[in-house]
Amino acid sequence: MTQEQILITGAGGQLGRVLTLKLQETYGINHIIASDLRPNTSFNGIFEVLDATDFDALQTIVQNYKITQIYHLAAILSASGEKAPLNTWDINMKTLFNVLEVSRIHKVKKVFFPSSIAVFGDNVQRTNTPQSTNLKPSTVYGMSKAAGENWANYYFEKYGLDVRSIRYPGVIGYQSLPGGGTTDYAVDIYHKAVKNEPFECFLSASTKLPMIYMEDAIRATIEVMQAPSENMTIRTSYNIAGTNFNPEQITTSIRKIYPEFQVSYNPDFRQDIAETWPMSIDDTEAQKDWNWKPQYALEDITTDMIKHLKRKYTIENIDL
Ligand code: AKB
Repeated sequence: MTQEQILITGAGGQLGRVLTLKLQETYGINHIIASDLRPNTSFNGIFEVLDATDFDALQTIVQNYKITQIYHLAAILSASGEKAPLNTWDINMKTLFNVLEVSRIHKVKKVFFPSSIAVFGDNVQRTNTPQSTNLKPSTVYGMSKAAGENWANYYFEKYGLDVRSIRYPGVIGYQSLPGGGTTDYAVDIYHKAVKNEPFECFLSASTKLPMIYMEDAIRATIEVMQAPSENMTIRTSYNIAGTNFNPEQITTSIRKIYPEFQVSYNPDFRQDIAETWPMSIDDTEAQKDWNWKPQYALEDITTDMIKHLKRKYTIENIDL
């Protein structure tokens, strides 16, 4: 077996930070090249400053490190994206094209492209949203992910580039903070609870969305990348389910530990986005093709989040 050399773009993001550590653990610290727009002086391992819109800079890294796999996580998310639609489209698409083209030219063996539940719009069945349905995204972020899925499939069909992808629900984790998403409230709420501060929610109490715990999200990413090629029947992107809940349900769950926790509701433009997204996901294909099964339900997430955040804030005295 050849030794993998893995490049991660967007390694400083919510998912990137945790995935980088997991890949270092799996493949060895000297075989993981983390990259992001901004330098990271405290990073333990190999780090490159990379603007993935710069084809030459990306190509140089791929050549210098003889990269065999790329996890392309850099992207602008749904809520931030709506503030600058054209710029979001340019960045999300340009970085993907660069990754696909550099991978094709330099024969990178596998590419991971994260898609999202944002590819769906309000035209589809919102409960147990099926894998194959008409995609009519409501945000530029969702449009870039829907287009990206088709480009992933195109590079596979036309050039044999082994691109793998999953449609992430909102990701919840204690290790890192999300930035610019519609599902971010479900992370922020735990931080407020542990700090004994009131929380103002930008979604209404009954807005149910698909969510996934970081541990499950990372495991899904590794599992889809390691699945035998012949098992992969979906070359756009796999639906994956974790759990699903609304702000009222997460509040109830947190109040079992912090009974005095105060939550108020002040829905903003993110409410309109959330109302076009699925409430739950049918992931039958991921179950069949690579045995996908989530392990964390809402109560497990609450227990684990609070345990770790308490340690961070009170014992380690770390502000994320
Ligand atoms: C967002 O809210 O934009 C992301 C996503 C669901 O893709 N967390």
